[in-house]
Amino acid sequence: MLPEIAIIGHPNEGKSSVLSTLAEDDSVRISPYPGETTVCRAFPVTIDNRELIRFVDTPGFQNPSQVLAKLKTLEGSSEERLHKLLDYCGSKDALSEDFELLKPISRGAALIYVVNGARPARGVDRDEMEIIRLIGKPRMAVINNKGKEDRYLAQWKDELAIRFNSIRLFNAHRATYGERIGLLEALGSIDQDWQQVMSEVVETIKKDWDSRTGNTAHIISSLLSESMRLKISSQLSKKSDEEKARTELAAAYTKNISKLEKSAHGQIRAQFHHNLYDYKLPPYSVLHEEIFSEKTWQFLGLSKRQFILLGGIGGGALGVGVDVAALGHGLGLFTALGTIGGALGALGTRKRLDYESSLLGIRITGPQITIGPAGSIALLFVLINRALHFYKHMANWSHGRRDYEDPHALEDTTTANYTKDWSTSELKIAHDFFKTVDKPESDKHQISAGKLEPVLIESLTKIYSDS
Ligand SMILES: Nc1nc2c(ncn2[C@@H]2O[C@H](COP(=O)(O)OP(=O)(O)OP(=O)(O)O)[C@@H](O)[C@H]2O)c(=O)[nH]1
Ligand SMILES: [Mg+2]
Repeated sequence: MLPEIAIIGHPNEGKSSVLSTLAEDDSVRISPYPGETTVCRAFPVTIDNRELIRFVDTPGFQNPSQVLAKLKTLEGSSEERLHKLLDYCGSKDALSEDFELLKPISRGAALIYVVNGARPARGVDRDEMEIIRLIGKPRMAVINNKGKEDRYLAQWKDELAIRFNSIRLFNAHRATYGERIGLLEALGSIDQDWQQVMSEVVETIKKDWDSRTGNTAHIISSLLSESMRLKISSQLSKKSDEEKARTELAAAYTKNISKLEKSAHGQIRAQFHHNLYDYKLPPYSVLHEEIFSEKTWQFLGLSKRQFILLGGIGGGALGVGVDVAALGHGLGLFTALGTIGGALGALGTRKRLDYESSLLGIRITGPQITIGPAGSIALLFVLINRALHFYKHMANWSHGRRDYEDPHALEDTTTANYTKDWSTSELKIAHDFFKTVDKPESDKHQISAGKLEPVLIESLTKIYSDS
């Protein structure tokens, strides 16, 4: 039988938000107005076309004191009393929502009772908790910590501890993958019958998460392959047009790389079932920066240590010679591809052309001007770091969250460079990948791509297990 879990509680406390996050389903209706959910709706979690578990969204209790008063008068086994109560609520218009929320319980669903930890418990909450206790089904309480308020947590915990098998703090708008798994694991402890069921559910979700991580690594590796070997050219009609042609070509190159990146990020997003809502990046995310901006390269490009290590592995051919390092960091070389003439202009034409060709692969042969394949391995690291930032955002953006009403709530001010601690052997793998990228079908490239993916998986795993 498919395990079913009903999410119940007082109106407007975050039931639908909790469900949305647990089921990874952003089609759940969430609203600031109480009474948004008026009938039960089931949200199955399906993995590989198999329904694993079903969460049921319910309306809030409508008239708990009347329901409790009735329940106390009923006699018989707990099953019999529940059915009598259901009949009673079904016969009264004023109890239509209480009737709705009792339905899944009468089918054998386990219960998650959601309370809002930002306010104190009141009499009406005690009535609700008492109804649930008397019904006697496996149950867990979730304190949905809507705000930063923690004054009432201890009181809530005391009130809940005497009536529930398990209590969890859970923020429906911030919960990470780890917290979601933690809650599902705890659900297994509410009842012996649920233990086996929930451990299977959790195992399947973990495996599914691993396959998302593997797929993400593959998406990133394909992005790197395509971007690094991207090559575009234009014809130079007159020597005097060179500056203009360079700038235009640089702009077209940037656009192409951005397009490849956007498509890869879209594929990463699709892994995480963020379907309906237009996600917003946190206001301070480094991803708001252009790929070829100074800030991006400063934070996400190669670190000094990497420059030195890579210099040792591959030397000047990688575009990471030591004076390039000094230039890259010191002069804001990448303010924009189009400003190559700016920062580099100061160097004099000869030197400037050297840098352009070694870093970006810009060259002029006869009447033809060409950019790409990328001249510097630094672009590879920029793209990896940006993809990892995007992944972090997608993997941790809970489905119950619908906007950034509080701009500081999910600050992603970090300009973390996730590759900065890669070991020399990991850098060597990136180096081999870069050196063979213009021959994507070659054995050498396939082998290095095969080695790069596990390195990426390790970085991805670190990101979600750290958060
Ligand atoms: N900041 C924040 N807001 C939350 C959280 N959970 C719920 N909310 C907000 O609280 C309001 C009610 O959330 P819902 O999830 O619709 O609550 P509900 O209990 O399903 O409400 P009804 O269906 O009307 O009974 C919405 O405006 C949510 O955005 C949370 O964890 N953090
Ligand atoms: Mg609701």
